[in-house]
Amino acid sequence: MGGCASKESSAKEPKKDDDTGKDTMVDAATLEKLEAGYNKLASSDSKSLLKKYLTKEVFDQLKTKKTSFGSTLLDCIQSGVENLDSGIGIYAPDAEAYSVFAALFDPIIEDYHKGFGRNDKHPPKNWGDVSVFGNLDPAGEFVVSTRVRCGRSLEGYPFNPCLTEEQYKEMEQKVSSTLSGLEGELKGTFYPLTGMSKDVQQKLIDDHFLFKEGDRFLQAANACRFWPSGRGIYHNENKTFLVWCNEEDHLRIISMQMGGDLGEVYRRLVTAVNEIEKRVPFSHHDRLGFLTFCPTNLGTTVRASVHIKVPKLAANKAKLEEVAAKYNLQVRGTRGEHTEAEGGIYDISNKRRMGLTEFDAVKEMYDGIAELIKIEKEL
Ligand code: ADP
Ligand code: CIR
Repeated sequence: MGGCASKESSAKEPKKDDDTGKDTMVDAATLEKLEAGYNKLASSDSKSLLKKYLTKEVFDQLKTKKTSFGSTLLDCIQSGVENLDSGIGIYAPDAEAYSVFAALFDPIIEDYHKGFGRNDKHPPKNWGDVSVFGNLDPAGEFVVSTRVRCGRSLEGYPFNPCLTEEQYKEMEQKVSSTLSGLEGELKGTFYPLTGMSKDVQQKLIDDHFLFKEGDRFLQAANACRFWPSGRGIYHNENKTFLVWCNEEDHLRIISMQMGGDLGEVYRRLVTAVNEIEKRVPFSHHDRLGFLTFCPTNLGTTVRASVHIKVPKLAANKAKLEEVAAKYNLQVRGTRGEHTEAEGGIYDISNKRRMGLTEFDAVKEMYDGIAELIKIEKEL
């Protein structure tokens, strides 16, 4: 592996190449792996956005570049090279990678986030009028549960592939002590993954509260080093407010509950994020919005989803995907990304997160699901 994962890079002071030029070049072993990776991808029938946009020209332009954390193009693309069935196939090992490897990230961002071009600027954070959303399914016929999450990165720390074990532990400490100050409905407990029994962990995963373990896309991206060190989950008593620590992103802030009351779920999330933001600074980019490990999550970082049963529409999966796409929605399986639907339950959410406000990202899901329910009723 060519990049920062093998280095003791400090969180506060990224390694700078020195004046002698030492360490400014990508080493021969990394270059060799990059060439092999490019050839593997180019000769594959991978449908990933990585394959689509890593042209020979872009590859040659980027293959010798490095961020000041020491991250190379290999760190960005290795997940998609190893997992040819990736949808995207690329992660940013550190925030700088979005600039250094922009020739690859920008077209992928534009494709995923529906036209957010390289000269576009993500709008300022705006949660809008939180009283607007109501219950998507008051009779409880279709929507099993509703969830809205956003991601945040702690300012001063790089992403997973560049973190030391020490930093993981330090971040976990920061996150758990910050969250211990929350009150009212948000009051809860932090549970480190280290020392958690397998039964408790599996039950939390099965109930859709906790991230899964052993995600091969994240593993190949070097995002699971020192696991379970520094990883954990905070939740309130009712498990309607949860925070994941150091899985894909430094923080995933989540509000969820049974049924279709998006209004209640949204208001809880907005209150929580505002409270947390008062206490800890997060990485924000002038053009890209909030920074995350995966380019699909940049900008608002908001994924608003329902677990929904629409048996008539879903009788034809291709048709369901087609109708969902029409409303800018993404269909996932019951256990999240890269899983299948169980018992006819699909996870349907807003797809794009950039170039629109937090409010509009959630509204996209709200309006789209209302349409899907209408179509289901007419079938
Ligand atoms: P993320 O939402 O963080 O991008 P995943 O797609 O892996 O990541 O989903 C994480 C977990 O959240 C999974 O267990 C998934 O089943 C659960 N989940 C997502 N949406 C809902 C929902 N509306 N109701 C209940 N669980 C949900
Ligand atoms: C893929 O390319 O399919 C995986 N790397 C997941 C990409 C998008 N999802 C995500 O980050 N939540």
